[in-house]
Amino acid sequence: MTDRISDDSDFTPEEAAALQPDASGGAALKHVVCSICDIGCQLRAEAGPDGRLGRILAHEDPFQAANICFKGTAAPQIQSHPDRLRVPLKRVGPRGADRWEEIGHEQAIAEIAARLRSVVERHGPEAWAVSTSGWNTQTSHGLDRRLMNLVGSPNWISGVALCAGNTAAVNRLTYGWFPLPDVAFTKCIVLFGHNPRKHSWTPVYNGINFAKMMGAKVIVLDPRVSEQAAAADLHLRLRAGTDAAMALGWLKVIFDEGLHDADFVRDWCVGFDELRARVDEYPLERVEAITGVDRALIAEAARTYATAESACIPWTPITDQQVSSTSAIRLHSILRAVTGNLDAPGGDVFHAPHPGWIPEADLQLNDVISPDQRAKQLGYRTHPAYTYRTAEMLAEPMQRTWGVRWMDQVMGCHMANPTETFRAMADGDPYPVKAFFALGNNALLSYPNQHQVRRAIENQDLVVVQDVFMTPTAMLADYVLPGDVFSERNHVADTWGWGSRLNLSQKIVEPGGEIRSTFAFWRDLAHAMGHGEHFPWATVEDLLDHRLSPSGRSFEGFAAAGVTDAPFPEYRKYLATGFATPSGKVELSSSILADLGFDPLPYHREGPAPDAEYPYSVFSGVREDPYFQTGQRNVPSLRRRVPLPLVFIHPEDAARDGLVDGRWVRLETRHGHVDAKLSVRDTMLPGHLRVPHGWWFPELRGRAELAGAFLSSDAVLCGDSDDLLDREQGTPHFKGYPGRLVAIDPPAGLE
Ligand SMILES: Nc1nc2c(c(=O)[nH]1)N[C@H]1C(S)=C(S)[C@@H](COP(=O)(O)OP(=O)(O)OC[C@H]3O[C@@H](n4cnc5c(=O)[nH]c(N)nc54)[C@H](O)[C@@H]3O)O[C@H]1N2
Ligand SMILES: Nc1nc2c(c(=O)[nH]1)N[C@H]1C(S)=C(S)[C@@H](COP(=O)(O)OP(=O)(O)OC[C@H]3O[C@@H](n4cnc5c(=O)[nH]c(N)nc54)[C@H](O)[C@@H]3O)O[C@H]1N2
Ligand code: SF4
Ligand SMILES: [Mo]
Repeated sequence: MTDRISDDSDFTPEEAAALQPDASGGAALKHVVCSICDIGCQLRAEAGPDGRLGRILAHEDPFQAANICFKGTAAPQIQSHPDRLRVPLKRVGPRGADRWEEIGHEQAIAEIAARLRSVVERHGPEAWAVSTSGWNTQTSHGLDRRLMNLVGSPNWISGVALCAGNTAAVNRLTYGWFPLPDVAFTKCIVLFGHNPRKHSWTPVYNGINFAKMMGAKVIVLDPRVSEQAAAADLHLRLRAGTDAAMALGWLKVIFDEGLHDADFVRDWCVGFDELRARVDEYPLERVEAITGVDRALIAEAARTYATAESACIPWTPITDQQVSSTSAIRLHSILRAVTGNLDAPGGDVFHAPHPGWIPEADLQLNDVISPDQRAKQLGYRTHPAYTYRTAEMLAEPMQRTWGVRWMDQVMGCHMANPTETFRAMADGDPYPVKAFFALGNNALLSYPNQHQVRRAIENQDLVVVQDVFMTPTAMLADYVLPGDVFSERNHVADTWGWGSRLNLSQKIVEPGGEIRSTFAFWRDLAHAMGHGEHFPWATVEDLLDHRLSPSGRSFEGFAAAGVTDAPFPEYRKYLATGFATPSGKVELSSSILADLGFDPLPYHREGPAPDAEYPYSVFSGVREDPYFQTGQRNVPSLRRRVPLPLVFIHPEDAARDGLVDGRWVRLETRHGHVDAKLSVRDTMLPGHLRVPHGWWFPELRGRAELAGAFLSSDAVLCGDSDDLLDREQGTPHFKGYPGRLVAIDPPAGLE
């Protein structure tokens, strides 16, 4: 059984042939880091005619040559796309009417600075919010936070709040850092719903295949028979949203059978007895009832993991997006620790900051913003787990252990809460937010409760968007600025403090015209706002020189020396330093959560249950191979592979509802509805529906409101009331909320 979204799901023979690392034309080829998705493959590229990007090729290193997907090879089509934004635009019609006047970059910056100053004067600096993801624009280098801190606003939000960013922050609660799996040396990989494929996070997929070749076992926990599940040694088909209960069940087996690393627990953990008492509340009968997985299989999986010579649990977005998110992430951390796999070969390894590189955290100037302003951060009081409040509690242990006080791994360690931010923007609660900037982030579609996000953006005095294309979010802006793409800038990619590797990315072509990097945007805005002295870098290369200065190298020197600088990880660093927690130990019972007034021990919390009216359990995700999130629907070679959004359903459910494959359906929840085509698959778990993420329809621009942003986007389905938010982080529940299906006629324009 396989579960491909598209039959057209691999390179065509021509595309595959064109990828081969070849000897010809080598002189013109440079090294780039692809930023079409956030995994950052190292590729090669060369210029084509007329300032266009020419060929994209795989890396010449045989260990990296397979790290390329068909989104990466579409980079030239994106770089020279006819719809690409090339000139700054200023709104002339009503907000959202998509009518614009072309202006120059300097005028745009001057007007934005003046209007931002006016918002800050009237409402305070905290009335300015910024949403960005960072990996596609590559060049923020923490300069966004730097300027915000100088101005005094703590309200920076990001899509990473639903991805590895919040996981990083929650990992730190337990052991003060966010590890990476040591896949190359592991003997067991546990994938909690994570499903890397040949065209989805390709290097992770290749890494898993390498580990398997070296004898690693793979355990997959997924309601569907995903690609990884189909090839796994064990597959546990749990109900969506029950990952925390499952992990508690594993711990029950591990503790009852004495499979934990008693020496590590004794020497390096605190709170074992309390944890054990909590785990005893989850006997396997209960876990079986919650997850729907046979207890014998749960026990077998737990034993396989705990007794493997080494084992890792790679990060997964599944546990970032559910009401038990904090507990589920903490349970992964706890499993790693109690089985002795933490910072151990083949386990989950702490990568120290690269000693020759200034981390983003140190560019952000988090000590410049006053503690009072930090405390105004939205979410600081209500859902503090990834806000400044927790970062303040960890600042001293971070300094002590890692030498970086405000370490910001994956950009997620001191963010504002997005839901609270949009609430403040829409309703002025608890205070007004009146200026909103989105850079390289299609914010309208990228958070829960899209209706609220729209009201929020519409209620602003100033909206600035920087993007490559006119997205639905950009259509709601006052100013739309054209951003550059990875082939148009020099960069050193640093895995955002998650790994310690530095990778070279070289400029292949000039962006041309009025296109600017995010570096240039923040530099110019800072100068216009009177903070120029803190932005002394004239070019991004100057800033790269600064960031590389601890190594004594310049960007030019780095580029001349090679393409990668990756120190070999040292294992078990805690033996010398302890852990970056208040106790210096692994906190199985979290002192920080206790101090914040939350349950210090992990627990399972049930999401809203399906009922007679809304009988299905809906989960969003299952990324589509040809697209990264909300992007690329305007790239023909990609769009033909998955032309329309799909809802998956099990054949028994479809038959009961009288629905057939290919039929247009409306998926409704209590918060909204999306239209999509039905895809009937026996790989689905009965009772579940999959809703795709990120759909809008660039071809409907001018024909449907906001280019169809409300037609098929999962963000309209999930609300953000308290029953749908994780308590500690306020992260939304995308994994199992009640929904139903009705048949509909094809929506206009999409027949
Ligand atoms: N509702 C809902 N929300 C989600 C998710 C979900 O499943 N459902 N998933 C979450 C996850 S896992 C993640 S990682 C985040 C992702 O969030 P983001 O990474 O922010 O993804 P997008 O919102 O698609 O925004 C990417 C935008 O950047 C633009 N862009 C691409 N390259 C460049 C560039 O080089 N320069 C500039 N200036 N712009 C560029 C694209 O055109 C696109 O509009 O979203 C999260 N949000
Ligand atoms: N082509 C492509 N590749 C991508 C991306 C993209 O947009 N396009 N996005 C990248 C990003 S930012 C991310 S975050 C990753 C995400 O990619 P993945 O980590 O693979 O996550 P998803 O595809 O959302 O879902 C993975 C699996 O989780 C299962 N699942 C659903 N609900 C649950 C649940 O409650 N529990 C468990 N255990 N499993 C569940 C689904 O059935 C699915 O098979 O992909 C990355 N790779
Ligand atoms: S997986 Fe594809 S889109 Fe992502 S970085 Fe690699 S080549 Fe680019
Ligand atoms: Mo993600």
